[in-house]
Amino acid sequence: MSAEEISSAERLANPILRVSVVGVGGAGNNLLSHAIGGGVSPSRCVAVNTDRGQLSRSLARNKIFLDQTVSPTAAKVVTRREDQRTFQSAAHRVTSYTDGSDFTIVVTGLGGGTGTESAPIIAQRSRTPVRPVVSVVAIPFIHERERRFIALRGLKRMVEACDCTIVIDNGVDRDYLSTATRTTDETASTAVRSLTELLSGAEDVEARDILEVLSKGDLATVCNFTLRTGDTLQSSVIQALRTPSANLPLKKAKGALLLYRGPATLSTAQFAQAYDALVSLVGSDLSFIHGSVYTQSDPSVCLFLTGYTYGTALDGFIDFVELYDAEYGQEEGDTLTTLSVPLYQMEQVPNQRD
Ligand SMILES: Nc1nc2c(ncn2[C@@H]2O[C@H](COP(=O)(O)OP(=O)(O)OP(=O)(O)O)[C@@H](O)[C@H]2O)c(=O)[nH]1
Ligand SMILES: [Mg+2]
Repeated sequence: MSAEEISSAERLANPILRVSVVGVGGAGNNLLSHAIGGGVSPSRCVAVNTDRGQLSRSLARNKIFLDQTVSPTAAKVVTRREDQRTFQSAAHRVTSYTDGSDFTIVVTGLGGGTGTESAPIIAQRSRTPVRPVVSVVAIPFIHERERRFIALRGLKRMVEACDCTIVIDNGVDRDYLSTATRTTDETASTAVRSLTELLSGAEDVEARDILEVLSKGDLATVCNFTLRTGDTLQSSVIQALRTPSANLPLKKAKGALLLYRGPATLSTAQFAQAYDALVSLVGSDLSFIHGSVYTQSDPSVCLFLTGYTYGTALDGFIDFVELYDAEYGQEEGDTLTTLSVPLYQMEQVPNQRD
């Protein structure tokens, strides 16, 4: 267990590592604004979109408009080549911002046009051996059935382009009927802020450790929990694990990144107890890094579970689609089979699944 105490406030004011955050498409712009509202500094943030209205509402300091002269939905096939050129040029414009950073976080929603097509290109162009890229991606709601399949393909490209992809599945939103709060927005925004805080406060060596834990596999999930009076760090970690951002099996996690935010100073022993709880629930040893950020706000924990392969996500997502059809009693059970099997096989690379 390697445990680095990363502290905190004055280092955040003068970050040792510079972190850029790029929000792509409608979801990406919204989630980025949410993260800025939650405390991420807007100065190293870049919003990218084909939608001028959404872009103008973004809180990011830097904005890149992608000009799609032909309606993207009306003539999709005809405009495809044109789109590709637009997205390539967007990626080029984004790197003029990310080139000055040590680390890039790309935030997007998969399943639509803009984010699914351009975010992987932006990630790939921003990533170099010394400049890692981690993405935070929202996967469509259960009722956006076809979009979930498109998202899966986008996810594959994202995984190839990034050092780690953190999956926020809108399908696990527990408050989806409430329009007032969207849990997944909160989760994604906390994930972006926590990563930014962990990395901005890290020394070069610690950043390498953080990256090593993140890149244990293709995918990661994130869990949050706000501590109540009497909660210990250990019990909070157990609570947080109940609401992961995507339906991936806990037992396949290989690494964990734990961030505590709040007014208390936690001891190494408390982090060690939290680690013990994690190991007993996961059932094997994990690579582990923890950090803490001093703030006057309510204490909370943010836990990233890493080390999942892309194949693990396929299982989780297909289950979800089938569950949806069973629940709503769709007549065309056969349609699902003919639709899902070829896609599934197409994405399934031998040995990649465990
Ligand atoms: N959590 C969350 N998910 C969102 C939000 N907006 C969109 N999504 C999800 O992200 C998916 C992609 O949607 P958009 O981001 O609007 O699509 P886009 O990338 O702008 O692509 P086009 O508009 O089709 O060019 C949707 O299917 C939604 O499930 C948001 O504000 N929060
Ligand atoms: Mg859009």
